[in-house]
Amino acid sequence: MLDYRVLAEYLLKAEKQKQAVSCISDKVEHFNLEMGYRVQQELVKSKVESGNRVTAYKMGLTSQAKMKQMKVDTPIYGYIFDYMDVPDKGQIRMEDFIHPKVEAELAFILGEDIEGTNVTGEQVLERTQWILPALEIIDSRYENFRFKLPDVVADNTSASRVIFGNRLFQPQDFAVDSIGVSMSLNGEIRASGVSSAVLGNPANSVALLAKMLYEEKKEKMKKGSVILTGGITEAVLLKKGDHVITEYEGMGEVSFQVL
Ligand code: OOG
Ligand code: MG
Repeated sequence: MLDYRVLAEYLLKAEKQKQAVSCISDKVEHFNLEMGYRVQQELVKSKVESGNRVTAYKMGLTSQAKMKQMKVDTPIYGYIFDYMDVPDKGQIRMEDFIHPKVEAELAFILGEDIEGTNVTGEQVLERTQWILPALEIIDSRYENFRFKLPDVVADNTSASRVIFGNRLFQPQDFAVDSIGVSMSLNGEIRASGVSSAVLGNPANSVALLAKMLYEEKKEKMKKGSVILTGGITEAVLLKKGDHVITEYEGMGEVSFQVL
């Protein structure tokens, strides 16, 4: 029998010590996706027990750009915690991370509960109160940012920090599948894309999350839930001194600095 708690502690220690570790799949034979989610569940439980609070869901690997970059091909989910929050125009310190990368995403805030396996993107849009731009900072706890799908699921999908934009927008005012984003570091454009890159429409990412949560744990997403829908473009590696500004068409900018 695998001790999922021990595997979760292995990753928690890597995060705390900012020291990358080798993949679980290199050590545990036949480590599969279901086992990855079992480790993730223990990791989330442990963080909650030590006083952290879940503030959002996150979807990962929902765009071709991300799947290609990470060489894995199935969307996955994880959890964002209160301590991960960085204010817009805020700062992070390089020494708090292993090898951080940044990616541009759209976040949804639900105006009604969503539950079940047959939810469509259209229904998601009807039940969404707000959409907002967000930057996710991912920091894999694995060496060289390399892993198999069950590994990255166990590692809470590399979640590390989030910078939400300060303004909320109504989904009805946007063509949610055609919002252009452009991310620049120190004045140079390093990644750009359109929101349709996320499963045709980021609303489909929320629908897929509803399906996965329901199938795996009969969990419902409650009104007020926040969901990061996944990187639109590939993620860009950060270094000390970087000033990141991302422009979202019709939504303004989200930015931060690396000290
Ligand atoms: C996994 C996390 C992916 C996204 O938005 O696609 C993710 C990784 O790339 O390390 O957050
Ligand atoms: Mg992401």
